[in-house]
Amino acid sequence: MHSQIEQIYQSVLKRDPNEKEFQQAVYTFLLSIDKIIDELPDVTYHKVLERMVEPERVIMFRIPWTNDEGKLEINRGFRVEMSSALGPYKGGLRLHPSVNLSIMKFLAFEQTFKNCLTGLAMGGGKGGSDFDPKGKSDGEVMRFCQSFMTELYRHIGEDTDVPAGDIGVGAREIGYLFGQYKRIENKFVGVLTGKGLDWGGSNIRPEATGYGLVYLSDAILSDRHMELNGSTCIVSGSGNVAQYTVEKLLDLGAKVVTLSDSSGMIYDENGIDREKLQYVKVLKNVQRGRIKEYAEKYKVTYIPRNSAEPNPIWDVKADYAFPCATQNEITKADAENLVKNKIKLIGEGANMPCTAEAEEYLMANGILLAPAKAANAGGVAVSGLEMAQNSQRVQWTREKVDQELKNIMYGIYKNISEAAETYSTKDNFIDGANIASFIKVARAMIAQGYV
Ligand code: NDP
Ligand code: 2IT
Repeated sequence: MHSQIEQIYQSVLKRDPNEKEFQQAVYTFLLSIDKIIDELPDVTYHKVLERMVEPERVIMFRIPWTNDEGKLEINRGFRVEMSSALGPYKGGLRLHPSVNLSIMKFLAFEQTFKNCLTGLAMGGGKGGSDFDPKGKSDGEVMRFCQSFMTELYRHIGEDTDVPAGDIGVGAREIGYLFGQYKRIENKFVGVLTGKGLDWGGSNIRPEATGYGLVYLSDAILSDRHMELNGSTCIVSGSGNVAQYTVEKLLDLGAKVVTLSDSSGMIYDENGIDREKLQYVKVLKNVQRGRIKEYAEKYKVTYIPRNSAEPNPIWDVKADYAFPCATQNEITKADAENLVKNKIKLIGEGANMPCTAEAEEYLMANGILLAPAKAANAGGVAVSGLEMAQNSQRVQWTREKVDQELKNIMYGIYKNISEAAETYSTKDNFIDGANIASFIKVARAMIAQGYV
């Protein structure tokens, strides 16, 4: 590492000593930027990197709400407004007990560069709460969302900051949040994306992250004379991203043999067909059940998760792997299993699913890695298209949005592979994604002066 880059990293370690996830996201990003920093003296002069690792604004607040027994509960809420260099802050809201400032900052940091890759005018942000939606009634979730928005509304707006879904935030939560925003502001505007189709949502937004992940992975494979058709795939998670990844993999003729949640995984040797996938959608999105119930219904293998051991899902024989659950779900030991099993491509549906050591090991062993910033950008891309439709007060057809999504994902592939070839090595899409997005955000920051 150049001493200047090393210094920036050391200053992050010193200022944010407890923010492990944020440190990790910055570290892997800086490794890429290190390769081009000599060619960009203005970046050094204008302290662009130093500014990038400090959010423009962080909002932290109390969320009081009453549970079904009438008792008061208090959670912590966050919104990290990381960068408005390219447009209004944009990024999802996560509801999960693990949520803390480090996780919010890592996600907002990644989001800034991901949003840049879509080519749409969006800055980067992320928010959420340590509220745990598991086991809560609809009424509890609604009261929580209303309290959350009662503080958040003053910080967001259709041209300021536009939140959306992430882990634990889907159609139900976006509905409650939107309703409360509208009630307080007396305005029906596109302040959130992922809205219902009847009230300002976009076609293909629920599908977009999973579909986009498969479009980008398919582009990488086709360029190398490989294909999804006839292949065997492993997918982790069983939420929004996992479900629509499986759907598009089926469309393209692949067989998917796994799904998981934080309690365990299922292995279905015969493949998850469309009927079984429909069962998963209802199980997870309506009944809010566990993936174990799939194993009971279809009489397939269920392996409970023991977090002290490597995750058995990454030791299933397959051609391609799609982590779609959460950060750091692939450790070095998991990466060794993936390499041992000759997995040829990893498409990152989740944000930062590989630890830094896992990523290094996978790259050193020649696995094609489609990094999250590029690979899961389809979700926020269609959020950007939802904003565009809201501004014009129109709703595009499924076909049109799907075609736009494909164009954006193929555009991302072209952009990151060209940057990889120019500044790094041909198949290093991590460097390609980091460098291509960094240059554009940096140029915008320099042009806009010291803000
Ligand atoms: P969902 O809440 O719909 O699903 C999350 C899935 O991941 C569930 O199966 C959940 O299991 C599992 N999971 C969550 N936390 C953990 C954990 N700590 N350990 C193991 N499994 C876990 O979320 P999404 O599908 O929307 O998000 C999945 C990933 O994709 C996240 O990394 C998110 O940031 C990323 N992403 C999402 C986008 C979107 O548009 N929704 C866009 C781009 C990226 P359980 O039910 O047991 O918690
Ligand atoms: O990580 C992500 O890109 C998302 N959760 C989607 C963000 C969005 O604004 O649609």
